[in-house]
Amino acid sequence: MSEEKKKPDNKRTVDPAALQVLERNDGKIETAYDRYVNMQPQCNFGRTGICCRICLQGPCRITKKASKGICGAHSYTIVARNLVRAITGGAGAHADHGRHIIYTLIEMLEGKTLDYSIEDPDKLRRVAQNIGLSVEGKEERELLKEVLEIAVSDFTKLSGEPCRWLEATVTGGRMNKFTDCNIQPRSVNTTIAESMGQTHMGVDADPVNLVFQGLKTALADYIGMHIATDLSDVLFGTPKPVTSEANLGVIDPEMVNIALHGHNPLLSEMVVRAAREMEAEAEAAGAKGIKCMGICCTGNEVLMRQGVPLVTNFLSQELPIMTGALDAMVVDVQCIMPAIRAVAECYHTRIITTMSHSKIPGSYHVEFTEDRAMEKAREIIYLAIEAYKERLPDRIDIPQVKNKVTAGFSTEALLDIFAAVNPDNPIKVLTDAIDSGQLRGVVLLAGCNNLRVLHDQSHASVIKGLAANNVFLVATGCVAGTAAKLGLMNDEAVEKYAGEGLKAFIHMLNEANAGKLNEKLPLVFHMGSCVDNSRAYDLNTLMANEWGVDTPKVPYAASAPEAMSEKAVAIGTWCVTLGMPTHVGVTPEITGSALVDGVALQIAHDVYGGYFIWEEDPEKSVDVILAALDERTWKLRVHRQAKERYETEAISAGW
Ligand code: NFS
Ligand code: SF4
Repeated sequence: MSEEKKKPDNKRTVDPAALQVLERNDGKIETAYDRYVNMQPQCNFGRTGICCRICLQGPCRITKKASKGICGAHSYTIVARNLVRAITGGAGAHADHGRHIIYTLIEMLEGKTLDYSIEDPDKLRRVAQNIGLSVEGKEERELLKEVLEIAVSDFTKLSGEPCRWLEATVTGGRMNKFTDCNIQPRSVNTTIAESMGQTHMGVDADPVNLVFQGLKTALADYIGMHIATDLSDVLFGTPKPVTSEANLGVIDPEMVNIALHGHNPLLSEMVVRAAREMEAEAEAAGAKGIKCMGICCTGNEVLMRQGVPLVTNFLSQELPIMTGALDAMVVDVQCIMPAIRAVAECYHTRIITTMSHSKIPGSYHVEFTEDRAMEKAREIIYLAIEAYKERLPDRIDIPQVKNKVTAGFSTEALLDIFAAVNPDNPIKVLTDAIDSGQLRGVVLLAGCNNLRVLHDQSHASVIKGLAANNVFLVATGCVAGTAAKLGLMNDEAVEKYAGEGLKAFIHMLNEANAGKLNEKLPLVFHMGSCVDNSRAYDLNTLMANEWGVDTPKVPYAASAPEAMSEKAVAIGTWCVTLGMPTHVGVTPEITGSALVDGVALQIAHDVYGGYFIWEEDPEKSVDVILAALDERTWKLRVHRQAKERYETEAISAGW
């Protein structure tokens, strides 16, 4: 166990900007870093998943004396049920996000909101084609209507045919597997509801059956996320490379500073637009202008599409307020610590909640509705300008730490970059580099921050370790935030941290794209928010199809070194179900049942080809991820040689 883990102190971060704020504060204003210390020791029953609170006879905790719950539920039932409920919580949150975007598009079509429009008609056509619609001769609105009908059906249908968004985005091999194992979701909403019913007291006691329902729910999560990403692109544009800055140093003492925090681009895009229109009002209040900046996945969304700087990531979300120069923090849904309100009480900062189902007592609430989106966005900016006038100049202290970040790598953007090398078959640029041994594989870095590990340290070490070993890195969510803040998401990082193969690969892409890109390519390619893990998975499907294999053969792993939320559990689970080795740096709450743990680590591999890896030590994590990639590259080579030499598929059938 590392020193940091043995002695939790209240400055558990490697982000130099966060550290400056925490050191100056020294526990005076309570933050998550202090609460983590106060929370020790944490309960080991909950930690290992063997606490059941599903009925009012509980909590039942499995001990030597009480080896079953009062109803007789075994540890494996309790652990499996808790796991399925966590996946369901995550899927519920993502579905919420996707559904909201669907509503908005429907209202737009019905003429009920005039503030939104189809920003990216090409994406609309691509999505329509992908899900099997004919696009010939159809005008945009007609096509959008048809796309939305399928989206609504994938969210709600009760019949058993496959969801179109799943069928359209995974390999044929995966679809067969899901049918064989009976884990095809009927629809997003139905599956979430099923899981809540199946995990009610006294329903399913079979851990394997429960875990399979968990996998089904994770696929429902994937469908909801993919719809959210695709439709967000239609509404706001598909991200293209863009350069900006990240970390607390982006706060500008002379501007009205507004942090956008949460997840849904529906609100944040509008606030960014309104801010651009309202510079004069800010100037009238004595500021030089308005500066928007992002936190968490909203931050990723507006960074990807608008180049809005990222101020910080999940764990340090209270700290921008403590610079004394943040005028408003506007939040929508998910990963928002209620604590921001208490911190804001010590400053002039206004916390503005915006969603009817996501409020914090004592905050300003500007209820965001699609039909009055811009009006609400302007109202929010006015509140921020008012707050600016109440600043206390002697409390302002902004750490001068920020780094250049190049982001905006949607799958389309990546393929464009590869196309400069191979216009006929862009994805082959990546698969060839792996075939030749120049790259060792691809890793998707995903997920959150978690105080169980040192803030941002696991992320940074896994990134550096994999880059040095020539792994092509894509990132989403708060790990992308770490990379951006710590200067790992720009061209300088390539020179500093990439191994020779990765460096040569990125240089080759830079040369081929000379004159086309404004900035040189980064070490880690930012693919967006957590729902945009769907983009990262599309890359996996493209690689599998190029090699003519199913995804369990592709040297492409996922890693969530600092996973925290139920959403992360859901994403990790679909990564496994969709065939990826999936490293998690914070062991989830399932080790209380050797059986369920074994399913995640071993049985999943046998059945689905993907599997979990629990490893908390960042250095060892790099080694196990590399081993997982190497195993696949080696097998891929053997399988392909056998196929060519003996003209047989036989050896290629297993994982
Ligand atoms: Ni993902 Fe994004 Fe961050 Fe984790 Fe939360 S913001 S949706 S859940 S903490 S990466
Ligand atoms: Fe206890 Fe069973 Fe009720 Fe869970 S469902 S709290 S194990 S009695």
